[in-house]
Formats: sequence, C-alpha cells, structure tokens
Amino acid sequence: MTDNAKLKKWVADMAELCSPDKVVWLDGSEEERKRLEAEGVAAGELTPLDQKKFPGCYYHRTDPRDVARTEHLTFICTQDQEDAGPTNLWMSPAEGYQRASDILEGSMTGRTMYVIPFSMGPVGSAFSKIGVQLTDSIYVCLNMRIMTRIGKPVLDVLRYDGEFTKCLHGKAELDPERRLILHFPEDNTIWSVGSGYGGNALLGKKCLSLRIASWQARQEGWLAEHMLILGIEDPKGRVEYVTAAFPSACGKTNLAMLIPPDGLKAKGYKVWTVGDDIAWLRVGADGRLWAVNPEAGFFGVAPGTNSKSNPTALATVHKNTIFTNVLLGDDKTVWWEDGEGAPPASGTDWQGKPWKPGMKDEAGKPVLGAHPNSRFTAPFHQCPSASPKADDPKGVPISAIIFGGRRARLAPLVYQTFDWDHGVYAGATVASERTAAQYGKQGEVRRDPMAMLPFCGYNMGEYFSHWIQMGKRIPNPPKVFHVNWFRRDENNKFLWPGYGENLRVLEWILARTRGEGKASQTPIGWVPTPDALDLTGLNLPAGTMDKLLAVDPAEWKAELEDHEKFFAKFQGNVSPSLTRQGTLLAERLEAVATANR
Ligand code: GTP
Ligand code: SPV
Ligand code: MN
Repeated sequence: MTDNAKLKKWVADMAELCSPDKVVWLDGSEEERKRLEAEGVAAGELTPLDQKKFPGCYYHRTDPRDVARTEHLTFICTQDQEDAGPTNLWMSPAEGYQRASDILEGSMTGRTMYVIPFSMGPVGSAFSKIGVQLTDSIYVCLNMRIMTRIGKPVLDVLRYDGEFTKCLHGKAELDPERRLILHFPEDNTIWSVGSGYGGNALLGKKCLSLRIASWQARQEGWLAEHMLILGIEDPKGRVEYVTAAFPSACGKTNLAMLIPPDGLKAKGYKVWTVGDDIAWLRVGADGRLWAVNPEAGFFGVAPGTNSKSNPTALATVHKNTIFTNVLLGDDKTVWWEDGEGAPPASGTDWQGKPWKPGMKDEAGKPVLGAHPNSRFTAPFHQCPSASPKADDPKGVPISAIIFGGRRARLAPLVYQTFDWDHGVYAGATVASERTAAQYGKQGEVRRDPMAMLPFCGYNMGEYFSHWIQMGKRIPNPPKVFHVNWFRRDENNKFLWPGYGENLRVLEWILARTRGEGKASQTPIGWVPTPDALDLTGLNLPAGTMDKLLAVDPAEWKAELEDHEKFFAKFQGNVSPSLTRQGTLLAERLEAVATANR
C-alpha cells in the first residue's frame, strides 16, 4: 500500500504493542465499504435499518458509559506543563505513553487492526493535513470514511517521505476507569484508548483538527477553530460568508443548514453550508481571512432535529447515514425526542433496554428513547444546501466572525464589537451552559473561550495572544459579533424563536459589515435598535425585542468581575491588549452608570 518507511515502521510498532490478529489497510473503495458493513453487522457492531426507508443506513449503540466526550480524561502531553496551560489537563509524554501502553498492550488480540490513511481538507491541497488512524473498531472505520477523505489517494499524496499525524485508537475494555485521550503535539501523535464515542474515537475530528491543528496553526500563522462556515446569498445573487463559534450542542449544525423563514422568503435569500463544526482560517493574498472546512461529513446532534427546526439535516440523513445512540424501532427505523413523526410502537432505547412511547421511570419522568447527545453521521455532499465551494482548497472569504453561547440572562440577542481586539475579548469571555455533549453538571455556566475550552491544544493564554497577533496580519479583517439565541423570560421560556428565524440576525450582521444597519452604542458594543431587524411575519409579543436587546450595566459589571477572575487563572499570561479591553469595558460601564446617576 505504501512505500513510506516511517509509516510502515510505526504501524508495525503499534501492531506489536496491541497484538491484533491481523492488520488491514483501508483503500477507501466502495467494495471495501460493503465488506466492512457486512463485517460490522456480523460482529454485532452495526444493525442495518429498513433498507427501503433508510437505504444504506445503519444503527450503532455505544456502551451506556461512553456516550459523550470525556474532558476529565483528555490530556495534553507536553515536555513542559506550561505549554498545556491552566485550562487543559496535563501529563508528561513519558507518563502518557506508559499509562496508555499498559492498557493497549495486547488489547487487540482476537481483533483486527485497521489502518486508515485520511486527509483533513481536500486531498493534495497545500492547506490539508494528513493523518493515519489505527483502530480496532469497524464503527470508527465507517465513520472516518464519512467524516474524512480516506484511502489510497491519501497515501499517494503522502508518498515515501510525507509527514502525518500518528493516531492510535483502541477500544480496549471501554471501561471509563481505563480510558485516556492523549495528545502529544510535540510528536504529532494522538493516542486514544477505552472509548468508542465520537470526538474521543474519530481522531480526525476534535483531536487532530482542533487540538493538534491549533498547536500547528500557532506555529504556522493560522487559526484552527470550533466554527461553522456558511454562505448567505442575497436577492442580488451576491454570496457572503460568515463563521460562527458556539460551544458543543449550541446550534452550529442548525445555523449552518438554516432555511429562510416564511416571513423572509419573499426576499429571496439562500443559505449555503460550507461546514458545521470546524474551520481552518488563513490570511489570503487579498488580505482577507479565508475559511476551509477540513471535514467531509456531519456528526450532528439528533434530538431536536425535525422538519421544522432543521429540514436540511433531515433531508441529509435519509440515506448512507450511521445513527448512534438514538432509539431503534423494532421495525428497524430510528427515532429521537423532538424528532419527526410518531415514535415506533416499540423499540430499544440508547441503553439497550426495551422501550415504548410514554414510558415513565420510578420518579415519573419520561424515559428517553434517544440519548440527548445521540448523533447522525452523514456525508457532506448529501446536504441539499451543500455549498459548491466546500471542496475548494482556497476556502471562502469571511465577512463576519460570530461568537455565542447559551446564556439564559445577560447577553443580548446580538451585538457588534468595536474592533478586532474587542472582538477577541468578546470571544475570549464567551460563557455557556453545559450541554449533554460533555460529561459534567448540565446547565452550569462555564467560560468557554471561542468555544475552544475543551479543544485548544496549548496554553489558552498564548492562544488569546495568537488571536490578537492574527489581527495584525489581516489587512482586511472580518467584523466580530456575539449572539445569544438562548435568552429566557421570567417563566424560563426562550424569548427568541431561533433556528430559521436566526437569518433575521444574520441579515443585520451582514448589513453592519457593509456599514449599514441601524444600531445604538452600548458599553458592550453596537446593539440593533428595536426596529433594525426585519421581523416580517414574526409575531413576537410586545416588549420581547426590548427584552432580547437589553444591556443591563449592573449585570455586566458583575460579569466583568467574573472575566477578571477567569483571566487571573492565566497568571499574567494574558495579552495586555486583552487586559486593556477589560479596562475599556469597565470605563464604558462606569460612564453609563455616572450618566444615569
Ligand atoms: P456540536 O456538534 O456538539 O458541536 O453541536 P452544534 O453546535 O452543531 O449544535 P446543534 O446545531 O446540533 O444544536 C444542538 C441543540 O441546540 C439542539 O438540541 C437544537 O435543537 C438546539 N438549537 C439549535 N439552534 C437553536 C436555536 O436557534 N434556538 C434554540 N432555542 N435551540 C437551538
Ligand atoms: C462536540 O462535542 O462539539 C461535537 C461532537 O461536535 S464530538 O465529535 O463528540 O466532539
Ligand atoms: Mn463540535
């Protein structure tokens, strides 16, 4: 398969460690896909769905103790602990290799080790990165096939001397006590053991394209970010692109696939999806920032996906899709909470237990059929709104960067920052309520800078400085905004309808990038005037817009104190430019307080 001596030696070494019965190199062919599917079904890893209703679709259930990323078992392994910074867990490389080896040793006996050469980004593009994943999971092989570009064409580009990220994945016993997700950025290496779930196991995704890539991006002068990329075509046929960074399960896939709401349909907007989770951003020859989606598929949250919230996603997953931890109907269909249509009469839930609609637990609470973090894996090109630019190695030019999180209070629906440094400050202070995409207390508000807290592969203080530096390298930088679709009223109901209606906010954002759009200046940035958004066809109760756009200086003062506490964690390793932004915000808040006295 390859004449790359380094690759051959590494595969041999890892096989010696893990002792698989055999080693199989994947070529990426259709024939191979069929073979893997058949093997997966025979091994009980996959269940074929009703092939009339769901052609080419399979179901997979992970261990019930293995249904989300495990941040408390995810480590950055660098020689110097400083390089991991205060927000990452750290382990020395020697300890990391040793502890993982102890678990991996002999763990593939009786199993096959698959070798998956893959490219993040179009195969052969100067901006793409090559990885090779070793895994004993057929499910992982089939997911990697969808999420990345795999096989022989990648080896052809790698040639005899090419560099690649060494990605070793072993299921071992799937025991949370014997699980480690380790990154060795100095060795361009990832070792993951004891998990078969998503971002823990599909190593091209968060491990390579964010943690390792962010490390490389800092050295090479670009940005690897947890961002969607979308194009908005206006009625004149002009397409402008934006990226948006929201924490896990906070609406990236939904926004990336947005369908214009009825009220705005007459205007003739169209949205083009370029990416829904990861963006690699570089400065182009024209002095603008350009974005590429390194992935080739969607690993999207299933619950809540229906023909009203996200018809595009629903259309994307009707064939060649792998469903993970949703409800499996006895009729070999799949279903999830807030999904489409009625649930099947009976089925098996995400824990592998018999399930019927309306079931309650001892406490009287509904028993969920699908885990809240259950997912679909679907090929990118099946998306009806897939942008024709998605495979362009140059990427797309970015007009606006949007940060956001889930905030029940405080943050207005949208605001525009005053300049790049202020935008970096808004990104660095993003906070959000925890979701089911990670283990931990649900709903708790935590700082999640740029939505990268779990994904930055180095010291986040340095990461902020890198963002500030990037601003100096982009002659014509995108404007930076902050949004919050999740503000709630006194009764804890969302104030904003969200989903497709978010286009109304994007319309204002794009107007602002052109120097248009009505706004009033507040201490935190430019906020739309109550009449600035086109609300045609949206019958919001009176006063809702005011509540959505309100900026309360007293609440923001408390927030600012929390920013300072957060930055203090970095022990002086926060760019003076950011500290200055905090001071400016304090002064603006003070000025308003004085004026109101
Ligand atoms: P990851 O794949 O984990 O990175 O998540 P994501 O950011 O792509 O999140 P996704 O689009 O899958 O949304 C996750 C959850 O947020 C789903 O339950 C959605 O129904 C909900 N959601 C998405 N957009 C909106 C919105 O505009 N308003 C409200 N209220 N909920 C939303
Ligand atoms: C996320 O949690 O942000 C995801 C899913 O996109 S995973 O691939 O599991 O990280
Ligand atoms: Mn994500």
